[in-house]
Amino acid sequence: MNYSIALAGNPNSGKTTLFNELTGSKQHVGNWPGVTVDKKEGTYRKNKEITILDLPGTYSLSPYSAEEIVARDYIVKEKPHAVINIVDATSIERNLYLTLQILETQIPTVIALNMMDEVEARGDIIDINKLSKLLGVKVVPIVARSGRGLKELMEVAVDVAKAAKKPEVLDLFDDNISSAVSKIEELLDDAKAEERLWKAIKILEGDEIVTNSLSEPVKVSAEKVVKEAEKHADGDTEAKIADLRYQFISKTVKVAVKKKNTGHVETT
Ligand code: GDP
Ligand code: K
Ligand code: MG
Repeated sequence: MNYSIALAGNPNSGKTTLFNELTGSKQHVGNWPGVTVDKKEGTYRKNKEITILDLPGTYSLSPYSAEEIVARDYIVKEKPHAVINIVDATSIERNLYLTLQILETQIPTVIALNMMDEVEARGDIIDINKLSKLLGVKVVPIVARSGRGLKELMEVAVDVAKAAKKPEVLDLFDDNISSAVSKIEELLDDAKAEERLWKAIKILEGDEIVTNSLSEPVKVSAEKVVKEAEKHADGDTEAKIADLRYQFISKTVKVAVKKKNTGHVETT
C-alpha cells in the first residue's frame, strides 16, 4: 500500500530540514519567505512506498496568500493519507493557530514538535502527554536537524495513515459559533461528511472561495445563518473565531508548557 504524507507548518518551523532528512534530498534550507511556494515531493528513504510532500509554509489555511491556497488545496482536495504538522516548539503559541485549522480538516494528523534541542537548551519543559491530550492527536518531539525522533514520528504517521484516524473535534467554540457551525454543516449535505466541519467554519469566517463553491440555495441559507451568528459576535464572526482559537491555544500552552526563565507558566 502506498501512502502520501504531507508536511505542513509555519515558515521556518523546519519543514525542509525534515523533508531532507526523511527523503535524502537536498532542498534549500533557509528562511527566505516563499522558498517553498511550490510543493516538493520525495520518497521516504526507509520505505519507498511512502511519498512525502513539503508544503509551503503558512500561518493559516485562510485563502489570503498563494502559499495558503497551495497548502490548503493539497490538504482538503488531494487529501494526503496523513499530515505531519511540524510545530516549532520554541514558539508553540504562534504555531498552534495553523494546527487548529489542520485539525478542522479532519485529515489524519500527527504533530512533530520540532526544535526540542532549543527548548532543552533553554531549560523549558513541555508536557508532551498533556499537549497530545488537549489537542486530541499524537505529538512526537523531534530534532529535525539531527534526525532525533524521526523514526518514531514516521511510525506514528504511518499508523495514523493506515488507520485513517480522524482527529478529535475540539471543543473550542462558544454556543453561538458552535450552533452556527452545526446549522451550516446540516446545509452542506452534498459535501462529504469529513469536509463539512472545515467548510462550515470557513463559511462563518467569510471565506469567499468556499462560499462561492456552494449552490445558490445553500449559499442563501448559509448566509442567513452567518448573519444571525454575527449578531451575537459583535458583528464579526471571523474575528470571534480567531479569538476563540487564541483562547484555546492560550489555555493549552498554560497547561502544557513551563518556561524556565519566567519561573511561571506561559500566559500569553
Ligand atoms: P522551513 O521554512 O519550515 O522549511 O524551515 P527550514 O527547514 O528551512 O528550517 C528553518 C531553520 O531552522 C533553519 O535554520 C534550520 O537549520 C533550523 N532548524 C530546523 N530544524 C531544527 C532543529 O531541530 N533544531 C534547531 N535548533 N534548528 C532547526
Ligand atoms: K532556529
Ligand atoms: Mg522550507
